[in-house]
Amino acid sequence: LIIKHRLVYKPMFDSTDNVISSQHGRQCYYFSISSLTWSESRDECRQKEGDLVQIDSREEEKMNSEWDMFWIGLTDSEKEGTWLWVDGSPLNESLTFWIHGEPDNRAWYNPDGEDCVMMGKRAGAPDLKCWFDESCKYTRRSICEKPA
Ligand SMILES: [Ca+2]
Ligand SMILES: [Ca+2]
Repeated sequence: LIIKHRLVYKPMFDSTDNVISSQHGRQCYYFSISSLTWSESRDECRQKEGDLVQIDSREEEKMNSEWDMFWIGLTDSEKEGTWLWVDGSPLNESLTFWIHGEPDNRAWYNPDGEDCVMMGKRAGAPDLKCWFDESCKYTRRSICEKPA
């Protein structure tokens, strides 16, 4: 299981369901442990009547950044460099958590560039900066949310 450290999480499914759920504020989060592309991850979230997580506060970032590495609901696939959340709202530039040097749209490595956002790897960093853009075709776990 990927749950550790935080008592606030209340698992509502066991590991056989591939999904772990927790509640924080009025949002309900599903930490999917299936490794999927960004679009597949989003489909999975929507099947559960939610969507990929949108980070609306430092608190939400802090909570979710303690996890390993996950897709979040942020993409610039429509227009390069214009970051939109899955509900169509623009990224608030005063509330971003990019790792230094990201996003870099590394086209030399991924011919299509990098248009989807993952968070993690630097879990626990005091500045919470753990976002990076990545090829949407990579397969990773994801975080879904829906109103509790
Ligand atoms: Ca991009
Ligand atoms: Ca990148």
